[in-house]
Amino acid sequence: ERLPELLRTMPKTELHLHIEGSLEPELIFQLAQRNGVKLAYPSVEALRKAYAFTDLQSFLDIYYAGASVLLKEEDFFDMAMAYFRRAKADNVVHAELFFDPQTHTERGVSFETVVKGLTRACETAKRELGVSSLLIMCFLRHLSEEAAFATLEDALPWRSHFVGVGLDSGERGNPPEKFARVYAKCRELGLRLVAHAGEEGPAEYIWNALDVLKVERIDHGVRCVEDPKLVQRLAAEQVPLTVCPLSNVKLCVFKTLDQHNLASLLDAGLCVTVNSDDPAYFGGYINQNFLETFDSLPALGAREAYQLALNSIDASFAPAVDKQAWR
Ligand code: ES4
Ligand code: ZN
Repeated sequence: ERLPELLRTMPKTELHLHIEGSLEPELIFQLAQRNGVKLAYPSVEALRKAYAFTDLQSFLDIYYAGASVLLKEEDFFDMAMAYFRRAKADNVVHAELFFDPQTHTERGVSFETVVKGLTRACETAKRELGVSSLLIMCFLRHLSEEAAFATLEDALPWRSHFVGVGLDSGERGNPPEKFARVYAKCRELGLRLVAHAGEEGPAEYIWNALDVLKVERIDHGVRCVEDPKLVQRLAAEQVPLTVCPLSNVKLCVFKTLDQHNLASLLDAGLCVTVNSDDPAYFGGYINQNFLETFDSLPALGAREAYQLALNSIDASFAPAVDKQAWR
């Protein structure tokens, strides 16, 4: 069978990856020990056993607990380097990493510590692995507009270290409009704009991410199919959707992978990409997402594999010269 080989070896970009979600249980325990942080779980195995989620919130509770071991610049560096080595093995040529500064500043870890550790990893990954990367700063949508503005203020001295902003955490009850003024300000600053929408939230949140926040890509977006007019628009404007199949199954957005709508989204002419979201928690890195999805959806073949890889390159925020080279 040649298809798995194609999926593994084709050059691809990863556009939806929460770096805190790449923290493997082994590294969580290692950092906890190094930093003298007490964990609520006695062992790696016990922690892994807790990775049985019923929805987005049940995951976020454990994800924020895992991030509590990150204290020093070196911790952020080690976490990101572990991800880059894994990405390299999956033939990722370029990765855009989400990071959640508020998860750390709320615990007394400075923005500077976070951004310095991640930036040094991005530079090292380019130099030692040939993997290019960009950082996207995310606002936690369950927190206030005021908190987002304070985070943006913290970030301003580090403006050149990240390419854009995103919006993540619990979607339901925290619609895009809540961050209209924050995004308007980010837009003035020349930042690229993305947002999670239509993962657990309704199609309306995708409309408002586009029309109110003016985002260039939608993270997830799988619930767009509930509104044919929206699907039409996403196709006409070729708005990229950063879809995360294994995440969607783990968080019960779809019951099983063979019920995932990725193939129908592609068939509707949408600019779909495949991504890993929080690979340490959801059962696999990007190639595992490709392999399992293609295994579960018979409509997907070599043509779709090429399309998804090309979409991921086109939809990235990398410089045009790099994109040319990867195609
Ligand atoms: C996330 Cl899967 C997902 N959805 C929303 N926010 C997140 N943060 C980390 N993973
Ligand atoms: Zn996500």
